[in-house]
Amino acid sequence: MPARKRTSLALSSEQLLQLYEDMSMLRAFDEKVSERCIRGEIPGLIHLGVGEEAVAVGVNAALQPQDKMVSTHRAHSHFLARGADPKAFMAELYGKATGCCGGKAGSMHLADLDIGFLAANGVVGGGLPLAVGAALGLRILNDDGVTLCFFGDGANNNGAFHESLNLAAVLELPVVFLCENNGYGISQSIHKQQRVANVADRAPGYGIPAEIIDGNDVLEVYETVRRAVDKARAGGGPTLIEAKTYRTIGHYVGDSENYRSAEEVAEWQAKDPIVRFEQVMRRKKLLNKALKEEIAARIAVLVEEATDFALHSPFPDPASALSHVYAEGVA
Ligand SMILES: Cc1ncc(C[n+]2csc(CCOP(=O)(O)OP(=O)(O)O)c2C)c(N)n1
Ligand SMILES: [Mg+2]
Repeated sequence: MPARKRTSLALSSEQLLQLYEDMSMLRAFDEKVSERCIRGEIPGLIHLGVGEEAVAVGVNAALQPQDKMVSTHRAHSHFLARGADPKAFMAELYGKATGCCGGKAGSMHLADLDIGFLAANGVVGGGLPLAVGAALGLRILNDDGVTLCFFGDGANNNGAFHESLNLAAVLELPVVFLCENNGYGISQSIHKQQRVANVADRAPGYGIPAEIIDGNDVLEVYETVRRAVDKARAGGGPTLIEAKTYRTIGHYVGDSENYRSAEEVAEWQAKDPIVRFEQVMRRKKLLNKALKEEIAARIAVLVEEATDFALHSPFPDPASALSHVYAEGVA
């Protein structure tokens, strides 16, 4: 990758430290979720973001409060980075009434309109048309917000991807498409799913500029997304960014992971985004052992309090099962 100038996009020392703390918090939160899921406390299929934290945190640092985020089934890191309340989020995962969606959304259908997090989505590719619709809505409302749409590599062979890119380009909508390319759709390597090497290779076919970046480098993510978001806000239309990354945990909690080698996982663990950024911060003299321990202790308390809150919250009243849902079952 060519070296990039950082001048106008430079972050302060406090902001850099916040990126480190945020990534560390996302990791600790998901590790706790994994533990409680294995224990049987958290129900459902749970997809964690371990190894991909630099994408979520770098992206959010590039957004303004009025911007919107649309996510995937692997949404935890995106949701937390955007500013979700850890207690209400953990309670949602536990299916409790105090959850951010009353315990009805669970891990894959998270939403919190107060922080501009419109929707996570259990349907692969399902978020792309929603993001385009949201961007069109912002345009109609004369709002200067931009919609950031996460999607996985597995979604770029879904028809909704192609229709969404085309419409966004034709209408020059304020949307940034952010592909988290972790190399796999469940157990299937991306190379067995398509003939083009990169997801970004699709974008020129729709007249959309694209960039490929190191998704394990939080500053590269931030700077690239910031440029794309600023451009969209100024009326410059959509951009597609492909962040190459890797999930160092299974596709879901309980995955046998028999489709990839221990060597491949180890190779990516050596490129861990948090460890890499810690080294950057130490070189800049912004982080040392004592501060690292202080941050870790603060995060441990926050995650523990969120888990206790969730565990001791009540389940929703069964009589409320059909309220606040779009589709009602037929008896
Ligand atoms: C339309 C649709 N087809 C299939 C599935 C089953 N499914 C769940 S996750 C997944 C793989 C998604 O891969 P990717 O988009 O790369 O995201 P990742 O899990 O790697 O983050 C599939 C095929 C689904 N949820 N929705
Ligand atoms: Mg994938």
